[in-house]
Amino acid sequence: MWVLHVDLDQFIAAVEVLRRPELAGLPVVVGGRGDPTERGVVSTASYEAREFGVRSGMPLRTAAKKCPDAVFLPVDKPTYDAASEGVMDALRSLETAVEILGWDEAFVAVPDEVADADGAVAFAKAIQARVLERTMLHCSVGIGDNKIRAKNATDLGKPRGTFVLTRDNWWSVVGDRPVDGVWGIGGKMAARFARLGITTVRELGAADDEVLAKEIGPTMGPWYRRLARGVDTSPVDPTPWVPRSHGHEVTFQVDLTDPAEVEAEVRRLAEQAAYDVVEDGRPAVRVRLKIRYVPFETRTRSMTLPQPTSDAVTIADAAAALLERTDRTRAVRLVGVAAEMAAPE
Ligand code: TTP
Ligand code: MG
Repeated sequence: MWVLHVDLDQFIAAVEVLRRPELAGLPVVVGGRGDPTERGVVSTASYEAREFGVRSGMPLRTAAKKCPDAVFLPVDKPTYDAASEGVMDALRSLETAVEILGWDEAFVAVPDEVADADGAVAFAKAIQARVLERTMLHCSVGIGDNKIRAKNATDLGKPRGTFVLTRDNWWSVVGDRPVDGVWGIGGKMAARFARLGITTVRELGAADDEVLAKEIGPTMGPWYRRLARGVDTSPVDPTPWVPRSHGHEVTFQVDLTDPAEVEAEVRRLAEQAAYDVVEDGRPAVRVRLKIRYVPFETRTRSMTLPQPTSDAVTIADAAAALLERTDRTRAVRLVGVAAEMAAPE
């Protein structure tokens, strides 16, 4: 069984360069309103800008310090949504199962008649050609003997390439990486594993499931070990993707120091989220609050609603209650509120 993972190269920067061809080859940074003297974070940087150390999630001001000559552009989500649709349509045109993972990435099932790695590589190249022909965008393709290995392979093929990762080369390619060097394991988990004396992917793969179950959790412990071994039997699932939550956030150009003002913003965002929930037609079951203090310290709080609801006041009250569980004395630079909905049946 072969699975592909397709991921667009420098996705939104590439979309911007398409409509401004004169920017090709230049450091381009997309984020916020495109003004690096304002607050906001980098959504993505072109590879040329990444050479200077610019990364997604970094404040725009930091990006401007690292790469003063970069071209800064505002985020234009509708254009990227349309580009993403075009990419997914191109993938679906190959008439094989496509599981959308995000804006610019998807798993693609390889037809059964493809028996060996050479055949899978040929199919991957056909996908790259199809995406390029239909959208003028380049992508990289990870090729694996399951979804986890395909996903981990993609970055090794970047840019515009392919990489094959199977049980045969898994350990030699990823074994010596730190545990957060594989998909699905983040820095916080890595710190927890480090306390158990586990620092590399190979060590996690060889860890004792019972110890992991006890220290990390009966489900999550063994799950992380499977991620480290690259073991996965789940098929490419073409069921259309359904949003799990609706959220809004805002970065303030000037820090908010008045707690009443912070609460007013939280309520306003909660009402926007509630509006989206009503549009979606499924009630909210949980509310999440995100708050970022000055200089750049992020906290999250969440709660399950007493009963599922689409009522804006109830959702706003819940968000305000979550705010009560935060430090109200500190200056705030960002707040976000999201409403999570019940899973579709
Ligand atoms: P990625 O696929 O992580 O990044 P990329 O496509 O820009 O670059 P790469 O070639 O390494 O794949 O994310 C896809 C898009 O998602 C990215 O272009 C912009 C958006 N994004 C954000 O808006 N914020 C983020 O923090 C990240 C990581 C991505
Ligand atoms: Mg990408």
